[in-house]
Amino acid sequence: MSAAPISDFRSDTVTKPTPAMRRAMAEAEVGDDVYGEDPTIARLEARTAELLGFPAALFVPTGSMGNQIALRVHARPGTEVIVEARSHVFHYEMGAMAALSGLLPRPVFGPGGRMPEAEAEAWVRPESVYYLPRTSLVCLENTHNFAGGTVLPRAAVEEVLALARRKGLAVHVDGARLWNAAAALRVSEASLVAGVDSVMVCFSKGLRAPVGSAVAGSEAFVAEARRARKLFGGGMRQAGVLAAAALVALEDERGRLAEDHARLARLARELAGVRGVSVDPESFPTNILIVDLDARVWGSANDALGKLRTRGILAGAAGPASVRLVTHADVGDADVDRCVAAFRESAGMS
Ligand code: TLP
Repeated sequence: MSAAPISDFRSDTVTKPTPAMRRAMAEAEVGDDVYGEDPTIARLEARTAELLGFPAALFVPTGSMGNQIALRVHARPGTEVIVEARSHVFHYEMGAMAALSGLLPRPVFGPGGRMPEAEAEAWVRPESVYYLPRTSLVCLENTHNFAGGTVLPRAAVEEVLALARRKGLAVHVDGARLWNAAAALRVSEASLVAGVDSVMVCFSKGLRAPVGSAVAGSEAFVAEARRARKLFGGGMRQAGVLAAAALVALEDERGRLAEDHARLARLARELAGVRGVSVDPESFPTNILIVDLDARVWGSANDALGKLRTRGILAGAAGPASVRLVTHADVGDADVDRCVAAFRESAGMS
């Protein structure tokens, strides 16, 4: 008996590497990257820097390490980092900025993951009072994961850059899914991050590589980032086998992201008609959907995930009464249909 099919909407990190990636991995030229001798990593770093419009980039094992390296390089211990209240760097990196670099997150809530410009002056600490902590950095997230894959358009980045220049702050972009933002807005990735001090991107989310992220910035930033990577235990050796997959990801997969976005838009529209589900289909422009659930129909988010799981749908919790669904290359139209049917059945509609 064959197992019941499973449609996995938990994250775009669950994809399997493509045959082209596996081939490139098998054939990759490698060397010891701690000695700077891995030619495939060097190619990936050069290509990433080029796509992002920066002088240099550094390959790192994970997005979390990339973010933490950037924060460490930009900010002195005891200073504050302004983050959006639902951001990954604040909620899902285990307090690493405090634990590893002595930094204090200053969370500010922004609609759709945007920084609230109107209150901007209030969240930067004044120099006039000597015993306040200093603000060192603003961290943006584009797309913003737990705001629902929302996109920060160039204007929103400009607002923060203007403030940062006025106040002498650095700006880091958590661009784990910058590729999705660029695809949704039909602009280049470089145009979204021009002028910021550093950006982290992931190859292992919508782009299907098995491992890997990068941080990009100036030559001086990347030289310091290389030191911080070693400090955090991220110096890798013949990791060209991983960089090879990431290079394929950059060339083959960015053009495909619009399909994930179109599937998610259909999922959002169809789920909007399900009992006890509250979702505004216009609010989810990329591949991440967050639906709020009426507890009277669904119970808790965990109850809802259990009901969906018994119908072959895997999703994740995004709060006590909301679930997150993510589209990616390994879910197709039939998975979307199955997901809608599972929601309807779970809500007692059919
Ligand atoms: N996000 C994962 C989980 O950690 C939540 C996911 O499934 O979405 N920045 C952003 C915006 C991210 O979404 C993630 C991963 C990271 C950083 C961290 O990347 P990794 O997992 O490579 O450390």
